[in-house]
Amino acid sequence: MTSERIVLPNLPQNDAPEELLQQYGCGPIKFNGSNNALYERHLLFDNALPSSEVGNRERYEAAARSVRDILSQRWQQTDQAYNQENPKRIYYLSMEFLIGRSLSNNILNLRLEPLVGQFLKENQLDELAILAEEPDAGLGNGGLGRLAACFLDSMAAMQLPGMGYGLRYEYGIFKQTIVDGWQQEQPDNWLRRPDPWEVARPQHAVTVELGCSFEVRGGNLKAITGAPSKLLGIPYDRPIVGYGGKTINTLRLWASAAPNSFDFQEFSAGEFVSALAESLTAETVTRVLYPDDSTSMGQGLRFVQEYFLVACSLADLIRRFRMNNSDWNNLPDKVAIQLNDTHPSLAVAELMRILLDDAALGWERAWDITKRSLAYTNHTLLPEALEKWPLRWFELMLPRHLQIIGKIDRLLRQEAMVRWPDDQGRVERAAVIEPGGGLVRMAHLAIVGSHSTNGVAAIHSRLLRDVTVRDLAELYPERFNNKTNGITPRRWLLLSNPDLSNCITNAIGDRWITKTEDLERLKPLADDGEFLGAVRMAKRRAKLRFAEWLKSQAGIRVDPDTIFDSQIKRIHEYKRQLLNALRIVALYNRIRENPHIDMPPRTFFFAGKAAPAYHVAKLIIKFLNNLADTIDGDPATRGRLQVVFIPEYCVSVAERLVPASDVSNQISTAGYEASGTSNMKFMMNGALTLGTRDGATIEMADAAGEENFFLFGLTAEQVAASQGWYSPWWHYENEQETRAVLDLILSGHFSRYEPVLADAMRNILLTGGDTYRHLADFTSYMEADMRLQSLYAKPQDWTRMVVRNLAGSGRFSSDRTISEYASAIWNAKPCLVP
Ligand code: 26W
Repeated sequence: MTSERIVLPNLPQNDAPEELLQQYGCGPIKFNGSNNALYERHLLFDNALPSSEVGNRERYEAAARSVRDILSQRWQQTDQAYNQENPKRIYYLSMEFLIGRSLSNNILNLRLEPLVGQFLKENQLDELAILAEEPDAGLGNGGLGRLAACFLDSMAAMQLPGMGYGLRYEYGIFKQTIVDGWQQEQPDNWLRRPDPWEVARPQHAVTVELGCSFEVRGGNLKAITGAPSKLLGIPYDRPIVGYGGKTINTLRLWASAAPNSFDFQEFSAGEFVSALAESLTAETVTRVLYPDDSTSMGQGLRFVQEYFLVACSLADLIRRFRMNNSDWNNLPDKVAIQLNDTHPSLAVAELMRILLDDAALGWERAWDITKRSLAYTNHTLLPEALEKWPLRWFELMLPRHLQIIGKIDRLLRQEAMVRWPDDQGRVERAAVIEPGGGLVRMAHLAIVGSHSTNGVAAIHSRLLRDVTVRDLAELYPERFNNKTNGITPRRWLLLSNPDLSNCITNAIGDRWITKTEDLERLKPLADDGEFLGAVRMAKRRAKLRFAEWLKSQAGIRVDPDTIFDSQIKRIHEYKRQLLNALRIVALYNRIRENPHIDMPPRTFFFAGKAAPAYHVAKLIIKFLNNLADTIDGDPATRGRLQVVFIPEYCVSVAERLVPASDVSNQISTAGYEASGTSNMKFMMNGALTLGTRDGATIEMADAAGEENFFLFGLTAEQVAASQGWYSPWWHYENEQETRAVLDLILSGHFSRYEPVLADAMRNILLTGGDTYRHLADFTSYMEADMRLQSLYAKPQDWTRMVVRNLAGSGRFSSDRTISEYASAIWNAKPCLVP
């Protein structure tokens, strides 16, 4: 594997607006200001509304459509360039793309802000109100889906011929409301209004064949055996604008539908209603995103969704390959398919089916081509998240794939037997089909059927190789590698934090936008008083802006003169929101016991969703809300401690809270968080990290210098080594503050009306054995917190540390990650669009 870096193009930074439009092939078209101008035409004609009835939603649609008009020429040129040059293409297959909003991001990446700014001013329009009309495209649960979206941004910015394939869910991640402290879920009907970014391409619809038919009963899919059926996949394309607008790639999302062919016979036979019912069943497949993060629920509909994504995407990319290439042997030289977790790992069997049955290749040839075309990324080690699908479902729906997987499993066992002739246990551990259980291990299928398996941070890749799939890693050591995650600095710094961005650009110029390694040049400025003042001012502005927004949105008042201390991510026991709660209770106790104690005032922010079926996670949300209420109502801590649970965490909320935060909590039990990516967002936005040695946080501390991080807690090795003997009771009995905190919680102080809550806390933290080691890490968390508090009392020193973090954060750009994937896994090069 080589590791040559791809160099991003230098972009002309200051084109005049008219020249920009020319560059996008728009000729004499204007954005506004004439009879023919884009915006005015859209506003006037698209909704056929009199101007008196035009509101911000219509203005948003007109603005988005205008921006799409501007980029559409360039979008087509990108496609043409790829067709002409026939470069190796990258296909990123993912069940999730957590995109968020697109209008402001596309304006930024097209560098249209001067033009749009001028337009807004001339027309006296409220920019924020218009932008707020765009719903978040919430087609993902959390880190894995957001990573996919950042990767698309980086591929386009780096002019790589990459494309995303996903599903066009009608309902994205549920909307969260908090009622009496409890999470309630509402459907996210984000397509209720037409989405201006998507373009339907019915001419490229794909037919998917299944071995059975389906009925929807009680919300679940019921298979009807012996009646093969077909589904239609209709592609909807979304533009992915690379920074500078040179390359505009495509995210292709598939919507399921019934093939119209079979309706007709039934219509004429008088079965009008049942024919339509059938099409409703077909449309069910892409109706809703599964809201489970880290647990495989093993639902039949999910299995069909996964196959549907794989079948549509492979058919589509093979069609494209065949347009320019006649020799199947060239597939791995022209196509790199990256599997985002095991969710699309049926691609191994599907590509084999295509090569064996459609291309009529022999097994050896087909197997070699398949392995060289596919690569797999693992995103979690949690056993409950590793997908295993029943053989029975393959028999029913995908009998041909079952044959193929059966043969893959037999050949793998033979190989393992040669390697470990005396160890049947190892052979069974390595196998694809689980012994006895009748289950297919999808991670094993992805590993044997591809040439690369990577984890998403150094520690995670190591644990994956040495522990989780050790046997396969010993069989195929050359396949295993690490690609530490990253985030796009365009959305997560330039767009979301204009004050800090300006401050950086004023100091070192704007090359950092595409070359984040430039941020290292900030390091000497850690001793420049003027620069420190500017950074402090930028943080203050972001906090004021956030406080303003929170007041207007949720009616919650927070004080920007307090430390903003945040933990925002999915609610999960291993992420340990409860450890954070223990810390807050300890601080609360300290103030109540000693009202004159010297402690900087703080605001603690939580945000995150719980999987609707994850009972404990929902109890944690309730507990956090009770904590907030109790502390709010206690005069002893008023003005000194405040806890806020922000409902409906999503990309847009993160874009606001991250820039405003002073402290980032990354406190998972070591060994459990594969990488984390919000940790990187906070670091790039000038927050200091309180964290465990887990995931990418380890590498972040390394990059900034450990002395600039507040690390605490057990290492992954210590957590594993204590498996046999760990007991939370020891901490309860021997640590005074630990006991005081638990006693207060268990007394019902925070759950007077819900005794079940105190019971649940006792069970999670004590009687249930404290699986995630909250109590083991509590004391060292408090120590780290004390160090942080005393640093905050010295603003100059605090900001100096912030700058050292910023200077070390460049490595965590997704441009760096993508350049590593491109050179070491994909062997793909940029393809310039003339
Ligand atoms: C099948 C149910 C299911 C759904 C999603 C199981 C597992 C998942 C994901 C793998 C969970 C996920 O988002 N993992 C996160 O991936 C991020 C991007 O690599 C990492 O930064 C996070 O640490 C990891 O938890």
